[in-house]
Order: sequence, then structure tokens, then C-alpha cells
Amino acid sequence: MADNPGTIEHKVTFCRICEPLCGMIATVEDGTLTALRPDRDHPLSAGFACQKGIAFTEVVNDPDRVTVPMRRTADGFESVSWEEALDDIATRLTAVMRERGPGAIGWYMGNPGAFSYAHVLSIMAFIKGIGRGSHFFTASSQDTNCRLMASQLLYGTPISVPIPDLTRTDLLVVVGANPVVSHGSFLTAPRIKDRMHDIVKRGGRVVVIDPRKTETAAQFEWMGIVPDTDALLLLSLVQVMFAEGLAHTHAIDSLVDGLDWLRAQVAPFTPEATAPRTGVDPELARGLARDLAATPRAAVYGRLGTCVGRYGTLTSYLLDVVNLVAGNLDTPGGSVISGLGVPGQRMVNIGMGALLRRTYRRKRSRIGGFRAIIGSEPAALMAKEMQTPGPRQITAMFISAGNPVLSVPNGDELEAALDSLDLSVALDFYLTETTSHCDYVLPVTTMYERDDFPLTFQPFQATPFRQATEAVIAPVGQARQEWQIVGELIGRMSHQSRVFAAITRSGKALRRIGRPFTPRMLADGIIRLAAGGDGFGLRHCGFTFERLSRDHAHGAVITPHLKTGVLKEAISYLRGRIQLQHDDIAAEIAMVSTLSGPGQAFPLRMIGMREARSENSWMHNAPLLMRGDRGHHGLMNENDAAELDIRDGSAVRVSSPYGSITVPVTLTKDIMPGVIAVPHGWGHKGTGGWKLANEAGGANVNRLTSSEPADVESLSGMAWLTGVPVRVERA
Ligand SMILES: Nc1nc2c(c(=O)[nH]1)N[C@H]1C(S)=C(S)[C@@H](COP(=O)(O)OP(=O)(O)OC[C@H]3O[C@@H](n4cnc5c(=O)[nH]c(N)nc54)[C@H](O)[C@@H]3O)O[C@H]1N2
Ligand SMILES: Nc1nc2c(c(=O)[nH]1)N[C@H]1C(S)=C(S)[C@@H](COP(=O)(O)OP(=O)(O)OC[C@H]3O[C@@H](n4cnc5c(=O)[nH]c(N)nc54)[C@H](O)[C@@H]3O)O[C@H]1N2
Ligand code: SF4
Ligand SMILES: [Mo]
Repeated sequence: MADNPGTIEHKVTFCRICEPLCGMIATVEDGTLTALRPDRDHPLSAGFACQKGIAFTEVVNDPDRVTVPMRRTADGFESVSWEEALDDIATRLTAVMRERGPGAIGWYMGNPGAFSYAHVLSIMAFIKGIGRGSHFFTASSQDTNCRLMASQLLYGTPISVPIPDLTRTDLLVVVGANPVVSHGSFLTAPRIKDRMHDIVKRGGRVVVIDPRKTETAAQFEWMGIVPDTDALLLLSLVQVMFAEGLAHTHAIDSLVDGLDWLRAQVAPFTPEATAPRTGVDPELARGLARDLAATPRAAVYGRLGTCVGRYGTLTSYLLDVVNLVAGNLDTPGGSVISGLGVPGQRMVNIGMGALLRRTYRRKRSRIGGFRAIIGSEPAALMAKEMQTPGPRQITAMFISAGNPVLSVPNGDELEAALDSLDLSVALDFYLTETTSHCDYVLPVTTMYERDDFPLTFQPFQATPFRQATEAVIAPVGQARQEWQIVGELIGRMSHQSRVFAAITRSGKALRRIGRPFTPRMLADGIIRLAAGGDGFGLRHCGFTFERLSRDHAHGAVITPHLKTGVLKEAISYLRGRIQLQHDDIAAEIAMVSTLSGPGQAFPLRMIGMREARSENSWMHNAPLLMRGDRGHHGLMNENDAAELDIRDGSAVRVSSPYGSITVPVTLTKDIMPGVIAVPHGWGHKGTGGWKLANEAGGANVNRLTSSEPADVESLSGMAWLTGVPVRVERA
């Protein structure tokens, strides 16, 4: 990076805080990032960026940022050299491996990890190299694993996930998502709010099913629902379609196995039968089922609110089933599984799916016996995996890009567990509630200090699109990229595993012929093989990593619309048909049908709430985002509050069977009675770390959620974060 003194440069790049990946122009003065503004020439975000994206300059230049390796001592952290830190970590890790085996080692990768291809790929290599029995956790068990599991059941592979064809649909039903605030998830669609308004402009509708009249629901049509009852409503929608002869049976008969089984399963769930529990008027439910089946271009889209209840896999499965039975799967304006467009996609899916299904069957968590989704275990059980003695007890733990003390159920338990480890290492740029418990905090680069290609999000783009970027500034201080840190450890431990030895050998061989050995080779390979790529020379002018970042800096649209009629390619089962019938699904349906309302002791239900100026737990130290009297507060129905003699703005004590917190509440009509919404990611106390965040106060809502195996969703290991029974009292 040539950063000549006195120069001001404007570099084209993109934001990687959340999923739309908005185009950005970075102003770099003398090698320092001084401003970020939205890129008007980005084909999709076209001059839009949100407050978080703009405020990221303050994260890069944050005086509280960790920019040198830190080691924990009896009285706080001290800086150490990279050599000293890496040597000591490798030595201690080797000792753990020798004495206790790979099963004593664990890694948790948090949400921002998914935005860096190199981070993901290097950890996968590391875990593989540590060997069988090691533990791998990600934020996905608080987020997406049930969605992946539903896909594994239906299509045979967790990686075939349908998205709504946003740009062509005429009826979009949004279930448990708040895209006006979240900017879309499992759906990469810059300016998503505008795209939803386009639907209305072309004469269509957007219906939002949510316990709260959210910022999204307020702009479109709101249908209130009792938390954690979506599965019942969706069963009713399918029941109506079958009972009223609206099901597109003829069209889908050749696509699926188990249609009669499904019909029998849903038969008891008439809208009248489920209404007392969902709170949805039976006529409204019937109307919605009819509209979905009759509108040629309609799609149901579910997100976090449908994943973090107790029936996440069933709910995700039913979302697809509604689309399928209504004739809206794999159709223009419907719900579409769009792959990367690599040659032999079906064969790739058959192979990958078989492998992942086998891992699912074979790998079980030590605590609770949960199966592994894409090789990952339930993070809700991480603390118990550290504290329960026996073979495979975790005694050495790595945490990259995560703040599980705030993001995982029962943060208190996790804090204690982290303190009990023989070795704990964080890869982060802040001293947080989590990292401040670690023996080492290794400083990493922010997104603007690394090259990138958003590999994870490619199949979820509403408009197929490619963009890659180079780093816009050099690493701040001594920060290093995650893959470089992992690489250093692998190099130091090459005698400990065959995988590490092979990686080290390949690295040396490549360097000898003058080629750098980096994960970029893999990302480049995928770009070249995928739609729009150069096919390794077969397609003249096709994309490579370098051509994308150099010649298409603002990004390139590949096709204006999603490809449809491609369902078969997405299916991993050899029969090439969707499998509807599963004993596990039947068992979940039986369970949800006995679902009871809240009891006397905990009469309310708690849900989550995302905020425009937060990103989970990690942007509360940016002054731009903390202006005004910004603080943590819950949201409560004003009638519920009146009964409890609670006034607007007053502090309340919220208690669940698992813990309690105190938080001020705002009163509103715009939430279902019996429901309280509390944002997560607050309650900062990163010792010696982010000062502004610590001063902001608030409480860790995950002191109210459960880390008991019985409360973890059985099929996919999802944490239970919504519909949690609580009691609210004046504080
Ligand atoms: N500004 C901002 N943007 C973000 C984030 C952030 O923290 N701040 N986080 C990012 C991350 S990590 C993610 S995963 C995405 C999430 O993206 P979204 O899923 O779009 O965002 P949420 O706000 O979590 O939306 C969940 C909605 O489900 C509702 N809900 C809760 N329980 C239920 C239920 O039982 N049934 C139904 N039908 N609805 C329910 C909630 O009221 C809420 O409106 O957002 C991303 N974007
Ligand atoms: N009650 C409740 N709990 C929830 C949720 C909820 O809705 N309700 N949402 C859940 C969801 S969807 C998610 S995704 C999780 C998120 O949970 P986590 O991923 O565990 O936590 P984050 O708050 O996203 O913390 C991200 C950390 O990564 C660091 N970081 C940022 N960028 C980088 C980077 O490039 N590299 C590295 N190494 N570090 C970086 C930040 O400093 C921060 O410490 O929370 C979950 N928890
Ligand atoms: S919406 Fe997300 S990707 Fe876009 S600027 Fe904001 S934080 Fe960045
Ligand atoms: Mo998430």
C-alpha cells in the first residue's frame, strides 16, 4: 500500500458489518482511514449506507482498540510481542493436545467471522488439523442452524437455502424478520426497504407476521402473533390449502416424496384449532393461505424470529412447505434456491450433502448428545463443555469475532467457565465481556485492513452480484488477519498433526516457486468457477479475484434476476426429489400440538429487538452511534404495564426461570399483549476495554435465557431466545 505523505485517496470498497454489503468510498489520508461515505456508483446500494456503516471509521480509529498482543496478568493486561505470545500459545496448546487429546480444544467463531472468507477457511483448516474430537462452535446456533437443518431434511443438504425473489414478487410475507432495521438476513439485498416498497408500488403487498408492530410492520401490513407459535400458524396455512383444494398438488407431485404423509400431518390444524394459541384470527389465516396459493408471484420469508423459538427446525421446514404447496417454490417471484452457478452444481450438492449428512449422524456433542450442523455444536452448551469433567472436556479455548458472554444463553455461567480454563485465546480488537477473561487477546485487523470477497453470502443475493475488494489501509498498529495468526500457530505445531504438516509443506513448496500461500487462492478459485467467472481461462474476460477488485471495483451484477427452474440442482438426495416425510418432523409436530401458554409464575413472554444503531454487542463504543440519551430499554404493552402499575420509562425487574435483570421500559400499543421485547448485546463490562460501551449501562438479556440441554432445540441445537417465559415487576 503506497501511502505517500500528504496524499488523500478515495478508495472503492464495501461494508461488511451486515448482510447487504453496501458499497462504500473510503477516504484515506496519509494511510489513515478518515471517512466513509456511501458509494453512489454501486449498482445495488446506489448511494445508500446506514449510520453503522458510516460510523465504522470510529471503530477503526478507536482509542480503546487493541492494537498489540495482550497477555492477562494478575492485575490487568500487559502487552507482549507477537513472537512471545504465539510461542507460548503453541507450546501450551501442544501440551494440552499431548496430555488430553484434541477433544480438550475448542473454538467459537462469532458473527463477524462469516464476513471474512479467510477467517472461515483458516479456522476450518485449524479445527480439522487439531483432529477428531475437537469442538467447534459458531454464532449460527443462536441464528441459522435450524434453517440449515430444515434444508438438510427437505433437500438433503444444509447449504440449499431458498430466498424470496424480492425483485419480482407481488406478495411478500415476512415472518419474524425486521428488515427495515436489520437490512435483511439470509438475504443480501441492498436498499431492502426500497425493494419492499417497490412491491407495493407495483400493486403488490407486504405482510409482516410478528409479535411486535416493528419498524417494518409499521410501513406495511402487520399481522400480530403470539411468540413461538409460528409453526402452528404455518401448519394451518397448509391445512387450508389442502382442505380447500388450493394446493398445487399437480405441479409439485413430480418434485416431492411424501405429499400424502404431509396432508395427513397437517389435517388436525385448522385455523380455528390453532387460533387460541397463535392469536391469529382464523379468517385472516384462511385469507392469507388463499392469497398465497392464488397469487402467481408470492413468497414467504422467515428469519430470526422463526429460528430462535423452541421449534426452529419445524418452523423453517414449514416455511418452505407453505411455499411449495402454494406453488411458489422455484418460480419467478417465489422462493428460490440459487446456487453459485458452478459447473456440475448437482453433483457438488450430492457429494457435499452426503458428507454433511454423515457428519450429522456421526458427530454428537458430549453434553446433551446433540448432532452437528455443518460440523458445529450448540454454543449454548459451551460453558458446560468446559466445566463438566471427563474425556473431551474443553480446557483450551479460542474465541474469534465473538462475544458469547453477551450473545449466548447464561452469560454468567460462561464467564465462570472461561476463568477455569488452562488456556484461552481471543482474536478480537476490543477487550470485551468475553475477551477480558482470556489469557491472550490477539489484535486483528478490521474489515478495511484486509482484502475480501463475501463468500458466505453469495447464494443469498436477491440480485446475483459479485464484488471483491483489496485492503484500503494497512493494518493498524500490530494487528494481523485471523488467517495469518492461525497460520503462525499451524507452522509452530506442524509436528502435532498430519494436516498441519501438509499445510506447512504446501506453504513452503509454493513459496519456493514465488507464490504466496494464502486462503485467497481458494476464494479466487470459487470466483473463477462460479457464474461470471473466467472458468480458469475458458471464458475470456470472466472474473477472477483480481479482475473483480481492479476492473469492477463497484461490483458487477451477473444477471438481473434469480434463475428459476433450478430446484433439481439444489437437491442432494439421489432421487432428486424433496423429501417431506421425516420421523423427526412428525415428533416435532406432535410436540408443538401440545404447546401450552405461559403459567402463573411467568405470565409474559420475552422476545428480542434489534436497533438501528447497534450491531449485536459490538458497536456501542462508537460516539456517532451513542449520541443523545441512548441506552438500553425494553418495550412493553401499555395495558400490561397499567395492570402492573408500571409507568413509561421506569425501571422494571424482568425474571425468567433462569435469571433476572433490571431494565427501563418504554410503553407502547405496538406489541402484542403479554409480550415484552428486550434488545440483546447490552450490559457491557469489558474490564479495561471499551469505555463508552461500559458507561452506557444496560443489562445482559441472556441472563434470562437457558443453557440447559433440555432447553436447546433437539434437531439443530439452537438456543432458545424468543418466547421465553418471564415475570415483570416494578424495580
Ligand atoms: N441494526 C442492526 N442490524 C442487524 C443486526 C443488529 O444487531 N442491528 N444484527 C444482524 C444479525 S446478526 C442478524 S441474524 C440479523 C437478523 O435479522 P432479522 O431477523 O431481520 O432481525 P430481527 O430484528 O432479529 O428480527 C426478528 C423479528 O422477529 C420477531 N419475533 C420474535 N419472536 C417471534 C416469533 O416467535 N414469531 C415471529 N413471527 N416473530 C418473532 C421480532 O419481534 C423481530 O421483529 O440482523 C442483522 N442486522
Ligand atoms: N437474546 C438474544 N441473544 C442473541 C440474539 C438475539 O436476537 N437475542 N442474536 C443472536 C445472533 S443472530 C447472533 S449472530 C449472535 C452474535 O453473537 P456474537 O457473534 O458472539 O457476538 P457479537 O456481538 O457479534 O460480537 C462480535 C465480536 O467480534 C469482534 N469483531 C468485529 N469484527 C471483527 C473481525 O473482523 N474479526 C474479529 N476477529 N473480530 C471482530 C467485535 O469486537 C466483537 O467482540 O448473538 C446472538 N444472541
Ligand atoms: S446496512 Fe449494513 S452493510 Fe449497509 S452500511 Fe449499514 S452496516 Fe454496512
Ligand atoms: Mo445473527
